Amino acid sequence: MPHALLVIDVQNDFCPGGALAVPGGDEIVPAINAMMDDFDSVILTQDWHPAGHSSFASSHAGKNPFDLTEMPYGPQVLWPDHCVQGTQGAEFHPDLRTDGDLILRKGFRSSIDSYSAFFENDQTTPTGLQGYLTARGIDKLTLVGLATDFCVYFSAADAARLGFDVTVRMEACRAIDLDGSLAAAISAMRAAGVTLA
Ligand code: VGL
Ligand code: ZN
Repeated sequence: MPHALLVIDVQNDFCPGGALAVPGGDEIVPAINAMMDDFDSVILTQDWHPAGHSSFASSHAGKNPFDLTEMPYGPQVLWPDHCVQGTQGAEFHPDLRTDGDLILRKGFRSSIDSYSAFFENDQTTPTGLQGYLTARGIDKLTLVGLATDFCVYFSAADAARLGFDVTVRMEACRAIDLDGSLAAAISAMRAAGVTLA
């Protein structure tokens, strides 16, 4: 049974000094690099927004970063501008190994955000990752990266729902923790059948 490592959004903007810095985001890089050799396949995701993306507070008059808004597809947290395509902030952390099999970009459509590596935030538009994995016979996934309570959580929950055997290695993740979002993500992942290691 091929087992893939899914490395979520280990990008400069999510590391200290970045536009949407996750506390300790850079600390997980050595552990992730060391894990890569233990998997049959390594897949990296990259948050990849056009300038003026609808998830940016700066695109909404009168809104501030971390405010909540209502999108046609449901509630959406508004973020500081981050991971803009082609900028240094969107690049992977410089020490992260990028010799994986696939780099999957997400969040590239202006009108919709994509936390999950499987579905955009309308929870129906596929990224194609499910097809890539199943076509390669991969049925087991381990997730690491940023942020535990947003992109890692949504990716893990979707993967479990799709029938993959899913483990999140918590020591190789870091969280944003907005208003209890980490605790909520942990219980939702457990409820979805994700193994938290
Ligand atoms: C993420 C907020 C906005 C993440 C991406 O990678 O967890 N969080 N865009
Ligand atoms: Zn984003």
